[in-house]
Amino acid sequence: MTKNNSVLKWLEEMKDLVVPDQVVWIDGSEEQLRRLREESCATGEMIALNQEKLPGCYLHRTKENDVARVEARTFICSRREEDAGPTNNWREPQETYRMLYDIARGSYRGRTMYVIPYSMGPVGSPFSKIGYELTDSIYVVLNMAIMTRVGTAVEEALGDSEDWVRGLHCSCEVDAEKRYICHFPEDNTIISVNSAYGGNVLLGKKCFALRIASYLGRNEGWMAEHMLILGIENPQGEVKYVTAAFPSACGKTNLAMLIPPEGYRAKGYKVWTVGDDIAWMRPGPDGRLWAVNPENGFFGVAPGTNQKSNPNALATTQKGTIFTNVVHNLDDNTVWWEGLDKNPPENAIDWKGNPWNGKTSTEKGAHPNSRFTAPAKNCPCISKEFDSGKGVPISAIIFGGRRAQTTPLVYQSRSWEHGVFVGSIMASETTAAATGAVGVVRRDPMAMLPFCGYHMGDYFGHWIDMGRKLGDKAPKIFNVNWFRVDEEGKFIWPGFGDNLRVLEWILARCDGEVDAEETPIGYVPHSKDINLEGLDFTQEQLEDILAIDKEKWMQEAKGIEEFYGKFGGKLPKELREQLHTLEENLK
Ligand code: OXD
Ligand code: MN
Repeated sequence: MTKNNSVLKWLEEMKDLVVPDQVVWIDGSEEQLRRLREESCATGEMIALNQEKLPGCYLHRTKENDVARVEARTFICSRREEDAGPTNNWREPQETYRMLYDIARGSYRGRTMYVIPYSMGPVGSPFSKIGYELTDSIYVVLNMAIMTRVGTAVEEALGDSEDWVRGLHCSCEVDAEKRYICHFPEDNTIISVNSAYGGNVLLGKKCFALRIASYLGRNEGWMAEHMLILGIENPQGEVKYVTAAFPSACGKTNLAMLIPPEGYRAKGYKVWTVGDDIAWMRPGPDGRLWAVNPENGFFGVAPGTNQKSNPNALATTQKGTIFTNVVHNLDDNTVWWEGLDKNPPENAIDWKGNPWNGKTSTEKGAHPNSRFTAPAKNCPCISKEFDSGKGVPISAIIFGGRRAQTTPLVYQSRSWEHGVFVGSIMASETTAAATGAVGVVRRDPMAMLPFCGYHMGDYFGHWIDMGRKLGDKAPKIFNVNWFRVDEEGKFIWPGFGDNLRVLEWILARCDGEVDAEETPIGYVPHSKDINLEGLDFTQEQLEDILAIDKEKWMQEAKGIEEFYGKFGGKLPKELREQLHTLEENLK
């Protein structure tokens, strides 16, 4: 337990508010975590799985009304509404504290308050930041102990500093009508009530490491981004690192744990995972941009994870993992989810807790957003730099989305500012698979739309400023699209491990080793420069997915114009100029 006065004072206030029966301080020891696991199994909150097949693994089911992040009930409570911007929900802070305190008041009666000191980033690294989360849920404690670094070492690193993030979580009645996930960036505070689902209650993740951290990063000159971090080792043993941002359902965790195609493996290529969701980046002593993954585990979507799509993720979940809302296979006390294999269990319990037969049931057994919380160190391809507090130097930043037609397989921006433009226009669309028809385009700049803790116009401005600071040491910025479809709506590019072929081109561009074609949207590869060796894929097919259709891009420019309208006077003039350049180039 800490002697830090600012922590103790806040803790007393919160205790008076929520009135716990007892307070348990999380020290991070295995012994304490073991006792908590036992207790949660005794109460039925968690189910211990087959300890021979899945050692240290547990299953948890949330309430049916509490299965995902709730963007409509997520608020940025800055003093001025305009500081939250047009893409966030805003609430006035004083009134919101009052409302939340009314909900929280007395809600720990009959319950235990767990005090979790946690570090986002390796303990003591200059990149890292510390938070305290108070929770009445053992599930939250056990998840936080996987997703972050927790315990006494964190408190020692904090010392008597007042620079830490306050987090209060109250499960209350898990009442969806009174659910609020509120951020007070100006007070370094997060309050989450009436939820017990990961994304809403593991306050270190989206709430702190993205929403609060993006705000801190702007004030302090660094960047908190919704990006994976990946190391690519060439046959000479040199490792180059890239970060990548994608909207959901674009295979971010798969890319973060990519397995090189056969031919590449034979030559000695290797891929190393540093992070699958969040990157904190700052200029290093050498002037380059360096990144750490502030998390300590993976909170991955289970459905669709299998031996083919992501064997590394699957291997990561085979020990010390908490599964949430997946199928419970009663025959051998293990877990299953849609897309794991073609052999669903017949004697099972679905995510809602009802008997379920995978051969006859017409309903899904696992919730589509069911999750695994797995320690990063389990991952077979975890980078040896994962725990290094100095981070990894970033050569390229990659944006992407799911576009049926408009966007080519890959293109490079002409400059940092153009790259910021490319990130700001990121979008995904739904495709009607059978017809190849184009669905609704949803813009998600830098995949940060739900995660930016302040006005997105200012956020774009911060990106432009960071580029000025980095100058010619700035990473190069690219955009990829693995999802172009043919007339029948089938994906053309094979994706998965073969995406390394595109990453190879990206790194070659960073090193100035290949030319590219200048097009109205940026630099596109000459088809001969993407290695297709060992792949059943023709040069014509490649040319097809590298092609740029000016008509479609004119349409796109109109969509961007409309989207940019939201940001009013806060849109940096550099982005407006980039849009103008695009329009001119298309003429
Ligand atoms: C996540 C998300 O869970 O981005 O990582 O929604
Ligand atoms: Mn994410």
